[in-house]
Amino acid sequence: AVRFLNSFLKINKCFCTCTKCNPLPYRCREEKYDYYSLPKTSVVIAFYNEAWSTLLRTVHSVLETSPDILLEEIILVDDYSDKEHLKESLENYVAGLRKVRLIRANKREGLVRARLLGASVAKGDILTFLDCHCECHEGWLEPLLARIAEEESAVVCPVIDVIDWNTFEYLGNAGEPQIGGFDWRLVFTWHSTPEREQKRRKSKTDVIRSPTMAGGLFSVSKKYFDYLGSYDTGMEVWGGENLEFSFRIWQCGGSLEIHPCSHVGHVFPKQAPYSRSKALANSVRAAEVWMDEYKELYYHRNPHARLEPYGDVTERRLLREKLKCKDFKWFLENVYPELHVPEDRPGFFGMLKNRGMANFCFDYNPTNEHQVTGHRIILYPCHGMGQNQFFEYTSHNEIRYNTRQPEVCAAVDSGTDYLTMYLCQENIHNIPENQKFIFREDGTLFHLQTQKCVQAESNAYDGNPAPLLRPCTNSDYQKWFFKERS
Ligand code: LR7
Ligand code: MN
Repeated sequence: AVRFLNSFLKINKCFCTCTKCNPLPYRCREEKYDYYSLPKTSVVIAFYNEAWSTLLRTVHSVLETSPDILLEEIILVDDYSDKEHLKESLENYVAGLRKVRLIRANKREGLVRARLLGASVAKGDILTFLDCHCECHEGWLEPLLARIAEEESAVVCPVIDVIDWNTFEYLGNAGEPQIGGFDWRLVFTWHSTPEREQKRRKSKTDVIRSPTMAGGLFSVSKKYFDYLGSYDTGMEVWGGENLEFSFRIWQCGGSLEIHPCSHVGHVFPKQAPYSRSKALANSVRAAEVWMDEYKELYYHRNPHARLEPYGDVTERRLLREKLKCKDFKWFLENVYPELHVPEDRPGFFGMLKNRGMANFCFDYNPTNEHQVTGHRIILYPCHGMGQNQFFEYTSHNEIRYNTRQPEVCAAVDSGTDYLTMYLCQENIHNIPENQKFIFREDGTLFHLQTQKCVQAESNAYDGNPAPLLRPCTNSDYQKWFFKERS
């Protein structure tokens, strides 16, 4: 096993020559650090049923790439794994390593409480959290620590590089580092850095402010982490804690940043070794504590989230008061102005149902996550789950599909009768004529440019019913209404 491991670790030794896996901007390598003045870090790695090779690859890469003087210790937290190789064999292996400690939860805690267990015994001034299937790239640690030494309330993430899930090759990350966002389902998203942020930065090696973090890889001053209320210990297993922490950092006076000179690879597996069904309740906790009235936008797009038991959040709300944190509106306007805030006017969002074809709803299901535009809207039995059947009719006469990003709007290509989705226009003065529909009192959806009405037809294409443009009649198949829930 160790031999295997060493061959894994060699992979990124091509640091300076291999273009594919050399993610550092040239200037980062010129940067000099005064090691004696930097704070030390404890690296906390929580794991549950992780494979031997990936877990040890993480540990060894931290040991190999961190300047000894900056690394206080590595704390491995076993979150009550049941795999045999993580028992005695792991203990014996770790006993032979310097600076590495293994602690175990005595019941399954989930990643939040497992990380906190590690943090509670940490001796370093800085906490650095890593997932248990990472490889730190040469020079990853210094920029993180230097930034926190300069600004204690900065929470700093490395750029996350891709490690191939099949070959375990360190692939790197082509192009400029991306920053984190979210959509109104509270799903984490990646974005390119907006121009306003590029302008704010003076150099390519300056940190990039990011509205949110992916969650697993970051450094934070231990003191500041405690001040901010560490984590919401009511969150179970996986999910939601990354957005909760991101909102909290910004709203309570800190800043969340990505350091372009720090790179850490991460394996994105096809499937997790555990169920992630607690993510919904975790997201609801985040929404209930931090999002104020904007939580409604989330609930509209996930009607079942409203019914999810999420436990008690009284203490987290008190924390928010105690720290005098800013509201979510401030966060949206100042930290994430790129995010479109839906209007969700009463009666104009939810399932878009037809009167003639009972229980059929507008449905948009782009099969390819990366190509969300250019597909047609179909009609599908209404499921009441929001998501693909959530539409909003805006005061600018658009039919918007805005559960995910980028947001797309219904349009009619010239010479066709179908409704095809294209990117929505952010500037309301530039909305293309073929994206404008009048939702009239009588329930008709009138397409201005063609002067036709949207009609439900049962065999429109591929055997699917779909909404098509037809000359206006008084038929019930041309009457539509929105319904929030089933
Ligand atoms: O019950 C659990 N107990 C644990 O200790 C469940 C998980 N874990 C451990 C697990 O072994 C791993 O070390 O927690 C860590 C994160 O779990 P993953 O690797 O299964 O999560 P992920 O990489 O799919 O998910 C991302 O989002 C999560 C939301 O809860 C966490 O914040 C993860 O840390 C986060 N990972 C990253 O940010 C790496 C980059 C991924 C991206 C984008
Ligand atoms: Mn992970």
